[in-house]
Amino acid sequence: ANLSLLSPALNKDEMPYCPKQSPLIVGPIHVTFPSGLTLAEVERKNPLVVRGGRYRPPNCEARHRTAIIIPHRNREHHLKFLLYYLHPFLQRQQLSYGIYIIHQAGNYTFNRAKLMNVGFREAMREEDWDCLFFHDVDLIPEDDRNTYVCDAHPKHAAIAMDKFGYKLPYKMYFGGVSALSPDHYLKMNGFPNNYWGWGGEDDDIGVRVSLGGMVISRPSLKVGRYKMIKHKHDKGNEVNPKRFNMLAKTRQTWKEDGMNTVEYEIISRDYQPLFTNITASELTGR
Ligand code: UD2
Ligand code: MN
Repeated sequence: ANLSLLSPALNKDEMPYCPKQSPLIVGPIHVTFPSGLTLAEVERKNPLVVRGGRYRPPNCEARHRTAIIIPHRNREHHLKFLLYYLHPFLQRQQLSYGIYIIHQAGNYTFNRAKLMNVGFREAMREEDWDCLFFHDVDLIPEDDRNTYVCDAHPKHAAIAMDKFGYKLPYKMYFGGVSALSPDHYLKMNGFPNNYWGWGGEDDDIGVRVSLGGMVISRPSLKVGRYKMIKHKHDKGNEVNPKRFNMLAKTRQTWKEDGMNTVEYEIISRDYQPLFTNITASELTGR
């Protein structure tokens, strides 16, 4: 007898696709920062998340497979809140997903964009993701209609942030949270490796989108809303004084600096219950 006819949910391969619109979406989310929150509590609230921070919907086959790439150093208190909101958010969207923390070791100047290149390669090595979300650790999405799937063009998802009065600060802005398919990422040669410290790299990435022959796609202002957890400038991520000079040259440099030239060493790969932690060396290979 064909048991799968009697009980389709038992047969993984014959699970129906999830509906195009998830019935679990709630819309606006009231974001607060509960004191005393622990990772253990986040774990308890997300029983279906498995080792490495992976999830797939239990009763339907996801239509999308999204990796979240988070550059990180010394922001554990922000990470805790992000995981608290992001896991249920992605589950309500019925995605198959994985969360990657890309950690920069040591005390050398922080390099957000290069960490993204590391994250892209390391995540794609593990699984054939069809979309990657490059995500600041301190940005909490405030509406789950902001779906974490890729568009036909690179998507800037953090269009409306509280810190900019829920408006886009300028037309080419590409900071905070962006979503690219592997194809998009390679077309623009990934992100630059040479922006050390704070600033400029997000604009460089925005320019690369158009140099790669693409345009920026965005969700609506109503839906692409984020709250940034308030913070000071980090030690080790001082403002990059070279950023304007570098930005003026992106057109000349993008093909020689990016995914095709990224060099790094992985120190550890650690499968935590709520995320995969990949620690890269100080990144100063040059
Ligand atoms: C803005 C952009 C951000 C980036 C940055 C310039 C927003 C909301 N975001 O962020 O996308 O372009 O300017 O580089 O406008 N980080 C660590 N540890 C550190 C330093 C940075 O984990 O010591 C990570 C973390 O994920 C953080 C991100 O890098 O969210 C960006 O750094 P930031 O939050 O200090 O910079 P911010 O808020 O001005
Ligand atoms: Mn920030």
